Amino acid sequence: GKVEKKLNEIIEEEGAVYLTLLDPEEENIEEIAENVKDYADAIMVGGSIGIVNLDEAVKKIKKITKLPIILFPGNVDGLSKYADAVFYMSLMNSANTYWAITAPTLGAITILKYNLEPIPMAYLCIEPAKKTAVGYVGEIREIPQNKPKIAAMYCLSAKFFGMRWAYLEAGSGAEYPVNNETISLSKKLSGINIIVGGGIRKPEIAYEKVLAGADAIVTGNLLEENPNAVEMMYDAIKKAGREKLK
Ligand code: 1GP
Repeated sequence: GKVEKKLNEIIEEEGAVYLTLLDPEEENIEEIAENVKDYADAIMVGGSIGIVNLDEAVKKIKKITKLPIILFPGNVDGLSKYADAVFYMSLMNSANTYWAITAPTLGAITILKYNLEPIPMAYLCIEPAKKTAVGYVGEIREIPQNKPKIAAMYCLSAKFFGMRWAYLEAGSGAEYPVNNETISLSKKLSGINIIVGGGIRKPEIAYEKVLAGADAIVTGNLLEENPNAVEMMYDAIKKAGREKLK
């Protein structure tokens, strides 16, 4: 796949990628896309609740930037033929098999028809995700932060299943992000690409997550709450990436 290859090349050369998550329902999505286009390595589009304007949103972003658009579907309705790729994800620690395997299976034919590049990813909801939208919608069995081995074990399982990415998710707007120990153990044990997101609001936090082993950092809320921080976020991620490569 073209998009995954590109991301892997950047990870290899720069140590980490910065993914910005845009909410398709956001009214000023064009403004946000304009603001992130020089700093993000790719744009993720998706959310857990109420996807109505997905096609329109993706088309609007496409007009502004050539960055790859990767869908981040909250359910089977999170697919658009105008995007480039899709995180083909299993919410492995859901209590409901729907979110772990049925939803992605129901979406598979659509992905094929839309000619979207699937990027296989384990989606793992870590404390405090239960207090966020994904925790409620995804009926999660929350992975505690003081049990990094559990998250790492899921990442290893993901690798054995053939998934090349694992997303350690604290939930959008989370009070605090996934801790460094969980990230480093997950990376060490699995060796697959580790994405970290949820509650990352400060460049210095992104910096330490990359040094801990994150290959990708995701920010969502920040793009609306503090648009000026996007450039600093990018710089911090790349600085940590370079240090990690040394
Ligand atoms: C949500 O991890 C992402 O899936 C982003 O979270 O909105 O807290 O940056 P934030």
